[in-house]
Amino acid sequence: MGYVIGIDLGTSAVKTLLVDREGRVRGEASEAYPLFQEKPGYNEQNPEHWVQATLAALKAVIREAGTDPGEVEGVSFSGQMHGLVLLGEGNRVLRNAILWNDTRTTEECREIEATLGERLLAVAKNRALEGFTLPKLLWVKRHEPELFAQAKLFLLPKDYVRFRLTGRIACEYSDAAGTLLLDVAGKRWSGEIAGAFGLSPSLFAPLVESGASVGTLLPEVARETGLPEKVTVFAGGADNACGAIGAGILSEGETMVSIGSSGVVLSYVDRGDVDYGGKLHFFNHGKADAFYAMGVTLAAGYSLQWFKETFAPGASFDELLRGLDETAPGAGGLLFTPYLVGERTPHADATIRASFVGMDASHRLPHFTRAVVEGITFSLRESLDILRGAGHDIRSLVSIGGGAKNETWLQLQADLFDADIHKLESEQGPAMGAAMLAACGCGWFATLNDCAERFTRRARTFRPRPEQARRYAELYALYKRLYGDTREVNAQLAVYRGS
Ligand code: XUL
Repeated sequence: MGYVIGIDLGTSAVKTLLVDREGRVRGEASEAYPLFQEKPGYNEQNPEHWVQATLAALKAVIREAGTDPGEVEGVSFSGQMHGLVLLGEGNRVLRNAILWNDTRTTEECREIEATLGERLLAVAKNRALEGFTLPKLLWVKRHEPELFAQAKLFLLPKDYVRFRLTGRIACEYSDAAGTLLLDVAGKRWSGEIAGAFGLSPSLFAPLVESGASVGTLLPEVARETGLPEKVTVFAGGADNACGAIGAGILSEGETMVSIGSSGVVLSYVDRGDVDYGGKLHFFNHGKADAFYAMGVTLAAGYSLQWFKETFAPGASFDELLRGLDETAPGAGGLLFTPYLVGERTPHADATIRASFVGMDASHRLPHFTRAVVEGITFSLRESLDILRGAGHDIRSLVSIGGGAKNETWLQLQADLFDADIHKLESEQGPAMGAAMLAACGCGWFATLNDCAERFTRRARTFRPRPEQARRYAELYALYKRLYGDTREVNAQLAVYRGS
């Protein structure tokens, strides 16, 4: 028969997906790992936890699929972006990885802007944001100089896990683009940026395409997982690139909304010489020589997870989201801004924090749940508006991630975005994109577009309802005022955080 496995190294868990040649999911497994938040704004993980969880999730997916592991032909990866994994002598991990949602690096961002000026946007195509990798490298250099002196190499999260599975070191363009160290259009590490911060060229891993074969499994990994040693391992891509591949966002005019821990609105772009003036992220796609522009809400699904853990720990997500059916747009006059860990788009601000505004004695859990869901979606609407303002004619989006699992939320997205929302038949998020990279690498398809035609099927379209869309347009105007209205207070409250 022949199978491939997609591995998505997420922020809360790693997910493995075993897929056949028709794109049918034959097995799925996931293994969670902890997030360390030692101080406000800090978000770290232990790379060894990723490796052990990945091995466990590989074993589990093979068990669950009940297929002969000898028939698995290829494996590939998707991963949380930007995280800094610093390796020393003998490729030993020097410290916990500092993640994409860690916001300790504001000072380093200002230093990058001051040093590079307009060259930053010209070369790296993105502005300096706390979550990106270069500010993290500079933070370690400044705050942990002895440790930095031992650094021989840095890797991104999934590239480290791939290294541990294959023994081969590589980085690919879609994740390299999120470091601020890549010449995005030229597809090479920027000697100019690295040199400006005294970073030695030896710190950088060789660059390959997402679909490139990186090697095969190490004998001990093959033994432990039951997979054959000859399985080809393909480089894979950043989770947003892989989400886009899995959703079939592979041609100009296609847009997706993805609600995982973070939330993104992402449009395909086929040229590297465009200029969004730093208002959006602009990265290399997992499809060779393609790109995408996107806006990011840092705490999307994470806002709902935080809300559930804090205020309704006994409820499941399904139970909580039933609140959407019991309430009307506007949650009875309650608004929420999802700035729990600061924000990226449209407000690049590490200090801003979340608010509930308009609490009334009549509000109950379902109102708050609805306000959180609407707040996440309003925030994504702001990214959508920037894309539209930059000339993307977006009348429909493919919705993926946790936000695509609930039909009421899908309808809410259609009403609030005033656009058609497509739900996929089998929504598997970025792990499916990783599996598709492996499927193409194995030669099952000539192109990712061909693979998407077979693997990505749209199940249903939610269309905006005029009455609800009108109501959301009014509420959105109010929502947009809240950032400016709460910024100053939050800046002053920052000194109390963590006490
Ligand atoms: C994108 C970003 C997040 C992470 C989440 O720039 O930081 O979407 O990739 O995994």
